Amino acid sequence: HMKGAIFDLDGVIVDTAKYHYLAWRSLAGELGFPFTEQDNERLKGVSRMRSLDILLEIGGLEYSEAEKLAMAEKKNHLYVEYISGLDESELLPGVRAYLNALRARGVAIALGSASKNAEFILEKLNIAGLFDVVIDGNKVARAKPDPEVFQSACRELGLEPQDCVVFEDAEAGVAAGKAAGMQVVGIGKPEVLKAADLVISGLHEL
Ligand code: B16
Ligand code: MG
Repeated sequence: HMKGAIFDLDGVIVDTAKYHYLAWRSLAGELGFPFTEQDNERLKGVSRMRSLDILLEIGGLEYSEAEKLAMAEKKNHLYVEYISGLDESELLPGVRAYLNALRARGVAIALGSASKNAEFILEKLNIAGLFDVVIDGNKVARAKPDPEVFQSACRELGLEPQDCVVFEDAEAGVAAGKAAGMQVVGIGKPEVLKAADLVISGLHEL
């Protein structure tokens, strides 16, 4: 019996991956190497600094921590410029209807995202008011597959793990939800999200 629903952001609520891609590609271009959409798949659900490490590994480049912080800052600046244009029309199919249906059933709703821009994105999509709790990249120390983000969301909702269901599109996120002792609905392909309890293609299916 689900008392709380915890949603990942990118890939579940909105496709921000395409804007992350444009920003990372621009940084790679400045550094002098190509960065493909296939490469970008490796960054989904991964924290900003870990994403940069993967990008630099693809380019075969090494930099100091200070240089990397400056690069991450630059990428984020560009990314924020792209997502400043977000609006409700970019909500993935079925999102608003499902969130409203959960609220009508009395299910508490939380966000559990790695992004430090999560609050800004929820505002842009005009759905911030539908969330009882928001746990994002500013509030957790350990990235998925560590369960911290979902445990923290569950605790703030005042619920027990077994009462919460996680909605995730990334393998590491599904693993995090299972490690937290929660039921996990995978959004994507069953071949990839093997550890999920159920896999659907999007919230419009529910
Ligand atoms: P930011 P999620 C993740 O969002 C993205 O999937 C990932 O590509 C991104 O690097 C990460 O957020 C951090 O985002 O740079 O905005 O802090 O899927 O956990 O909602
Ligand atoms: Mg995601």
